[in-house]
Amino acid sequence: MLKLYGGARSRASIVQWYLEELEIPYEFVLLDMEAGEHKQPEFLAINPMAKVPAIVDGDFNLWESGEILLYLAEKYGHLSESLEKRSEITQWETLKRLLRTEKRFSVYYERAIGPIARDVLI
Ligand SMILES: N[C@@H](CCC(=O)N[C@@H](CS)C(=O)NCC(=O)O)C(=O)O
Repeated sequence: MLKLYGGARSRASIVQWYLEELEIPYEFVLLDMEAGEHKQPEFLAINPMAKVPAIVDGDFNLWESGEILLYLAEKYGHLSESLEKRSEITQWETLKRLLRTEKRFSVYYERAIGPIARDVLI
């Protein structure tokens, strides 16, 4: 069963939401981040960056919330066949990474990505 690693209040909730939407069985592994469980060797073997979310799907590990969403969308057949639509998603994901530190960007991102994500991801 797919394992999702997250903290009590972390970006893992984004991935958890999507797993629930897709009705994919998963196990949520709650790390005590205040105690530094995400910096222990067992988790560093999954994500050497010591960040959540991360997933373990069989013998495959993946981290970075955006990549995990795209992986799940593609694996479970919810990614558009259209190259143009998929490129729009990665365009916004790339821009989000570049501008993550700019708070004002999040408003534009939410407005823009919402409609696209509804069309392409579900
Ligand atoms: N770009 C990463 C960011 C991951 C991230 O910063 N996660 C935080 C929790 S929301 C974390 O693990 N922080 C632990 C730390 O920095 O020590 C993603 O979107 O997955």
